[in-house]
Amino acid sequence: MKIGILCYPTYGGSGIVATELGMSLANKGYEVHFISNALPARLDITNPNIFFHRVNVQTYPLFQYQPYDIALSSMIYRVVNLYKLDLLHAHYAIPYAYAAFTAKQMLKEDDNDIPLVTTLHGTDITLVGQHPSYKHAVEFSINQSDAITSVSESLKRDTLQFFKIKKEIQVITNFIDNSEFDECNECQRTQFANPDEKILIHVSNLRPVKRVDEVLQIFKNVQKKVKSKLIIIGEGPDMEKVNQFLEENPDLISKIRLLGKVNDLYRILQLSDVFLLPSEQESFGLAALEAMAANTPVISSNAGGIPEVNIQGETGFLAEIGNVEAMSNYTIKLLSNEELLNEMKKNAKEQAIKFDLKNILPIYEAMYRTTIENF
Ligand code: GMT
Repeated sequence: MKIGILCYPTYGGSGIVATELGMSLANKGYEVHFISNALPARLDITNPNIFFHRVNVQTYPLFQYQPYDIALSSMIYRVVNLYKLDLLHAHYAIPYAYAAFTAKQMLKEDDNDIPLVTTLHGTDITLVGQHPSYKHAVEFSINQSDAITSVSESLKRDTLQFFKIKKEIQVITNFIDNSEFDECNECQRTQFANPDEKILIHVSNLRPVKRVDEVLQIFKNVQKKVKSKLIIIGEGPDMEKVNQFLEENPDLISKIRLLGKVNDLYRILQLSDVFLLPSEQESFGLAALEAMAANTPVISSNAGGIPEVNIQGETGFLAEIGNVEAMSNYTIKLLSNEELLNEMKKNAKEQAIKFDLKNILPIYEAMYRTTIENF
């Protein structure tokens, strides 16, 4: 099967899922073509079954905004024709499913139409997609897809609530390749904390929806009761809030490490004791699953699909969105009880194994086959 994957190339969750899925398919012998504006962050382009097609947006002084969606649909059309693809898989309604629909219209003119699968990841439904500027185009492109998948039950419910969807939505959860999280001998806790200190960690793109100010507040409360350090990984608009917090709390500067974007994330996750995810919205919470794969329990909000991943009292604890006090108390409780911490570390890993790539990949493959057969 020859599959075209359309995705954001960034470190964000949807790009990671699309890339990991494509690479796993390529490892199984499928020919996988990535179409995006840049090489996806984790893509192994040396794999002979992987192809990357960069969308070139021509700048022209007349354009106030560069027409990415037009260049994208032209590139999709060209790649389908050149490489004789069997199926397109768009990760995100805007712009990917929308541009794929346009490409399909062009392909129809050549009697060369192709099935389109759209995977909904969250922001396109719960945040951006609801804006009147995008809502109708999002709804239209979802309905024009030949198959629709969503990464959690919660996101499926939200999609059906916010949009008039005429087709079945199949939930195919996000996944993790646990083999990439093998025991790490090079992980050095001492680089980040003293032996008697616990390590809290937060990983995100520091957008307002991630509520990094609450991460900082939780840590401020926790370190008063438990000797600890906080690691923040990622970059984004709310880094300014972090800097402001440090200015207001200079005594905490030596206890908070800001690492920016990190490549071998799992090594740092493996030496952490607890992952903080107080998000306002999260369709799934891939970052929490990555933490669990590295034996790290999660203290989170109960937003969106997080409760489908983080199980209360088993793999961590959940509190209402914004309840910093509860999340602080849960973290203190967890970090002060070595037996509970070890139990939850074990449970977290077991939970990650349930979401293993080995279990989810066949579901994607079967869905592709059915979509092509029914086309
Ligand atoms: O929120 C992010 O960090 C990025 C965002 C994206 O659009 O790439 O992630 C969304 O998709 C991920 C993969 O399916 C999910 O794990 C995230 O929960 C989801 N983010 C939100 O719903 C806010």
